[in-house]
Amino acid sequence: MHAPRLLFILPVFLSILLIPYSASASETFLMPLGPVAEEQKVHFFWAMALTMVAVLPVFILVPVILFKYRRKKGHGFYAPKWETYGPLEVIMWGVPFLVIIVLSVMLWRATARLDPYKEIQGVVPPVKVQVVGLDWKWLFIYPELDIATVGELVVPVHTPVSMILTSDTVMQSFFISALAGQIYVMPGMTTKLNFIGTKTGDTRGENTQYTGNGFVDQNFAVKVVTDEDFEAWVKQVRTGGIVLSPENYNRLAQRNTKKQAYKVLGNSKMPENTLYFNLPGTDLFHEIVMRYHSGKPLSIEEQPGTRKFGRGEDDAEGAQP
Ligand SMILES: [Cu+2]
Repeated sequence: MHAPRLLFILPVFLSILLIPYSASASETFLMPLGPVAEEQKVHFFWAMALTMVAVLPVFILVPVILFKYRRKKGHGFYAPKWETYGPLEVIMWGVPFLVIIVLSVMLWRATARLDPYKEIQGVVPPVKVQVVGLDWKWLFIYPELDIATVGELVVPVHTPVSMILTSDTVMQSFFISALAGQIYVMPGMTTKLNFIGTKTGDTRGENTQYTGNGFVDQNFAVKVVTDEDFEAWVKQVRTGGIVLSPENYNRLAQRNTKKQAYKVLGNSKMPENTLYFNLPGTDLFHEIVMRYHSGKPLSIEEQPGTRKFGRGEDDAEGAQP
């Protein structure tokens, strides 16, 4: 009865131990670039350690009991009169009970502490970034700097980052594991995410919710850089960037990966598969959110993320969205 369960638990346990080594450098909260992910890491190890209080005795005792009471050559004396043995009952129920209470309190406090909506108090005011989920890339708008990017999120070190996020297609899940927790985005509504990078370095962000063909390519480079490097980068985006006009936005919002979008919108002043934009001065983010608030259902041609988006009535390619 116990042997098959052990055979199942052991590989799971071993693979959990191997997680830190399977992901490459700083693409995980186990190698954090900021305090939010750092706390998630500490919490993760505490949760694992506390769970082990209940799990380890099973790992140790099951093989011991199996060996000692084995049918042939076993030398233990089997005395099945434990059903009313008080001290054992107290340990068996009491220890897991305490573990659960401690874990609950820890989780409750960590959840409140790491509230993604809570602005991080820094020495300098936060950098504002508006994030738009598209099929299949993320658009980052820096409204105060009048620039936008695809495929690259650059933030200055020791500066809080205050994000507001939405989607201009289906529901997606935004995640930069080395910096902050995962958060969902949906069309017509916004969510918020706050974090701060306290170490310079490179990591990666992604969409963790499956959204179709190009989903695997929906990731982006994240760079936490010094203030000087950030200034230089902003200049580079301004110089290399094209205007994010409504036409260009509609090209970007098509069902394509950042690689395909780069072929249409990219130029030699932008890094490979990365797009730089200058904002035309309109409140693009607000317009994207309000697209879904007209009170009328949108036609397929008006919905980014559909095959017919922006193509008009002449597109004869089936009725499937
Ligand atoms: Cu929602």
